[in-house]
Amino acid sequence: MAECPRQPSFSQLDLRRVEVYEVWMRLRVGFETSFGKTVERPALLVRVEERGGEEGWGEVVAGEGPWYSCETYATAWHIIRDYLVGFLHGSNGDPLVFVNNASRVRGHMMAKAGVEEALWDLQSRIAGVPLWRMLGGRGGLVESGVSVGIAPNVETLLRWVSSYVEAGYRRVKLKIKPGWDVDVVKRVRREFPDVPLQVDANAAYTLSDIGVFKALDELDLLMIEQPLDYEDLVDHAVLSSKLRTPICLDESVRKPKHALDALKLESAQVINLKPGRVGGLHASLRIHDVWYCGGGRPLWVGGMLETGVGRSHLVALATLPGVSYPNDISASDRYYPEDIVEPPWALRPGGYLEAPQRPGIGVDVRLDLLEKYTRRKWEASLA
Ligand code: OSB
Ligand code: MG
Repeated sequence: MAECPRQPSFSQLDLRRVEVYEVWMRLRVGFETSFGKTVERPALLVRVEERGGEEGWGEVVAGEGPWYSCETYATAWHIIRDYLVGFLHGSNGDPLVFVNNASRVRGHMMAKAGVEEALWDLQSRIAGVPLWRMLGGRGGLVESGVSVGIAPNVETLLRWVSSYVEAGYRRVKLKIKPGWDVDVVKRVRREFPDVPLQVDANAAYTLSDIGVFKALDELDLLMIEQPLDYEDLVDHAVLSSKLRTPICLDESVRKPKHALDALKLESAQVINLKPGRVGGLHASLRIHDVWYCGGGRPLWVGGMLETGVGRSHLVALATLPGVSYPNDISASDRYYPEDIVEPPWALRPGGYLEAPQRPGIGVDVRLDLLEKYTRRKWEASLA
């Protein structure tokens, strides 16, 4: 397909140093899914600097515990410090060289992604172009959706949904788990008959729950995200053949080969693309190309409750041609009372975020807030 991204050309850079900040940010409202509840979000912010003083920023999205994936913020700290920095050293600042060299480290995609994203940001700042352009995106407006956690009760959930719909978000995603599914989604559907609605199970069900999915199939949902186990592409294909509602994969797609397999097996109709889960922006582009350019299927960009730094990479990615559903990329104030970037991400009229025109990720890290939220910092010279 002609509109698929071209391979960008990178500069050879003399990297001078790398810094890793472990920040903890309290969410405005605790976020509960089928795998657990997050109240305070850890993130590793990665800063690389080249000899001329230009910088690049990336974010590691691993959680506090190994629930969404096997990684945690602490494993990522260890892997970056003890292994990835060595590969950064030999990369000349080229994200593809880094990815190739770091492939010797098995797994640890979130740790890799944080470092790789920083190199993409640095490269696009050096080239003087916005990150979205370097990725082959179109820039402009990105459709903003909101992911709503499991609530203490249905009344609270309805209040949350109502406030997000009023704020202008273009679709609502409800987290579900056994015992918090059909009845709850029915209530929301009844109160908001016209709101684009979808659900995300975070792998909490098996094929024996077919009754739940048959009932959800009647509720006019845009898609059902990751209903079954993350390793189970075959059962997703079976479920998919029994439902009208499209199946979307999240946890199951951790590398481009998984997207290819899901196409062959017809495990899903849609992918939630998260750069952190797949090892960074290069792998994200490859999955985009396999799924959309090769397979003709749509995708959208998911989030992991990122700070404004990680969110800026999501916004750039969401301007790719294959993105044709609203994304889990909400405004800063949906997550944090005080985001770490300037300007914070703001919701535009109609429910969009706008990809910046400035070079790189297009936002600045606020050093006062970085200092306020940092619990530990590690740095190394790369000279
Ligand atoms: O499954 O999409 C998910 C957050 C943390 C871990 C997993 C998921 C999520 C979300 C939040 O749904 C999306 C967002 O950042 O707005
Ligand atoms: Mg998900």
